Amino acid sequence: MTLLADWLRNQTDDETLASVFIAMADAGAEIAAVLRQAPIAGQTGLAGATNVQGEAQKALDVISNDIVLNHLRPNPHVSILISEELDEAVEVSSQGQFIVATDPLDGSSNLDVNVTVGTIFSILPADGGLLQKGSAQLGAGYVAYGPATSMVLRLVGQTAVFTLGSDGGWTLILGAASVPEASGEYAINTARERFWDSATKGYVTENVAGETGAAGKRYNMRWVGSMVADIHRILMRGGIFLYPLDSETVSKGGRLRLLYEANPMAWLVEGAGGKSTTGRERILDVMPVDIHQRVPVILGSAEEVARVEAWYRKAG
Ligand code: P6P
Repeated sequence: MTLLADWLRNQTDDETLASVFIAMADAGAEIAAVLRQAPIAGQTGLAGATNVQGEAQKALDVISNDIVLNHLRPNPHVSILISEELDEAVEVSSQGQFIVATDPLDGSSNLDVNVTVGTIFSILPADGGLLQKGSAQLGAGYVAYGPATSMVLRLVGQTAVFTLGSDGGWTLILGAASVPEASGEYAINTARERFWDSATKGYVTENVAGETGAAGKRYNMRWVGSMVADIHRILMRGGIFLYPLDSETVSKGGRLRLLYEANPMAWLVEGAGGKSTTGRERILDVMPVDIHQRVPVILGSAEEVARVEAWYRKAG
């Protein structure tokens, strides 16, 4: 049985970097405990405030962000925290060499119906500044608060999966996640069809045609509406996740955020042999212009991502 600290020692000699992963893992374990009790504590209501995206902040969004900060503040190696729940980047330690970007509770609109939500985070070198490409990440991870509490991490090697035990420790259950190259499962919010561009329409129409069309095989569709839940399924059994640019989101650059959703998820999926794209370029190559920038997100099984990219090339 491999514990988190042992795994981290095998991944890096840099104990300062490992300490940031430990801090985020500890925050995830604490958030898991809070979420388990939330309905009893009446914490799933709206906090009343709104975040930089103009979305109503649920009490647990704010609480989760506070928990992350509480675990990062004592760590002298974290210089800055960027968070979906904070309008501006906040300084954590003036001497720190790492930046953490996080969505402390992604998918929180699902909390009231007890669907899996998660904490997503990205670790970047502080000397690169606030706006760095995702390819500069030193590591990334997420915690999925589901039937089991899972944590998926990657430094620069393979993507690994852990489960939180009743003793509060994280146990390695999969040392090298592998996204199958081929899949018959796609994830997209089909209620947005009327906003889709021709490439998305072309790709999904082929999938719906299944074995009777150009794709030549049957497809199934899954959409949880919680990115961590959808991505975890894809990491564990393959598939493709699409939140493409559409006529309603084009003015904002997309729906999902680059620094603390798209980049960490792309890092993790690529570390498991999957691919990530905006439709026109690799997500990890996008140069951010704002810490809360949005991008189109298409990632998962390599063959499916390649099909979508072909549709975008055809669209010109
Ligand atoms: P829609 C949750 O609000 C989120 O940011 C992601 O977790 C999820 O994939 C997406 O939005 C769901 O978007 O348009 O289906 O509600």
